[in-house]
Amino acid sequence: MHNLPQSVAERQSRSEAGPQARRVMAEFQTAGFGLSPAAFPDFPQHERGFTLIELMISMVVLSGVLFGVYSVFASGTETYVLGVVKSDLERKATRVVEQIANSLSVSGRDSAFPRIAPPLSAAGVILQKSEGFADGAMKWGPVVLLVADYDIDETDDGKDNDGDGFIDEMIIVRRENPGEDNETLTVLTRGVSEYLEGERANGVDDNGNGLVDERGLSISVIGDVWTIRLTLVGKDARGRMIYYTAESSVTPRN
Ligand SMILES: [Ca+2]
Ligand SMILES: [Ca+2]
Ligand SMILES: [Ca+2]
Ligand SMILES: [Ca+2]
Repeated sequence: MHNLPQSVAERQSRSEAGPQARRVMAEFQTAGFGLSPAAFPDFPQHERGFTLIELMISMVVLSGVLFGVYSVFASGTETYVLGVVKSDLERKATRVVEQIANSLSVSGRDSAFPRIAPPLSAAGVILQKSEGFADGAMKWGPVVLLVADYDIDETDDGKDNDGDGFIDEMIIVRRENPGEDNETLTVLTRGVSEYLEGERANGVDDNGNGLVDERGLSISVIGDVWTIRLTLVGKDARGRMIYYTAESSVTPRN
């Protein structure tokens, strides 16, 4: 065996590479990858459609554009969901806090209890609406208990017993004539945070509001001024906890 002449070896290697490989190289060239057109004098540079490389580049560019559009759309949707969740929490929290404040404002000055001063607070209030004088004496409405309690299938154990994604979440119930045969019970809101926003059970005022370890509903009294605070909790599009805290102060007028 003798070696093939160099020129034949070159031809063979060129022929082994085949027209396919040459076309791809030509495509690299036409796509601007730096090969000179003179290297492929026999390849027609006109009368051709889109090459594979051109298509691939188009797809890369297009997918980049689509990803950009998707990112804008996704972040817009996320912002929208966050806004909806927040405004829903705000609406509910404000409504319930105003409801409790209104009940306190029409209750008797001395019929509302417990009166607990900061840094302590109560997770509810018992009150009686004063309904004006009759026969020389103040007439009182039914006893009403407004209180935070653990949700129906939830217990105070640091676990999500009812599988709704929230741990030890509470509700606020309004019990009229509590303990009596004619007792009525109304749920004012669900999704109450176990502790007020930014607070933990550790004997310290974590959120700096002057109350220590206050509950998601906390009511404290200074003089004749009752302050009601309420934190509701929800989740955004990514499942992150979103809190909203409402606060109102009121003085019973009777
Ligand atoms: Ca739960
Ligand atoms: Ca629990
Ligand atoms: Ca606090
Ligand atoms: Ca604390």
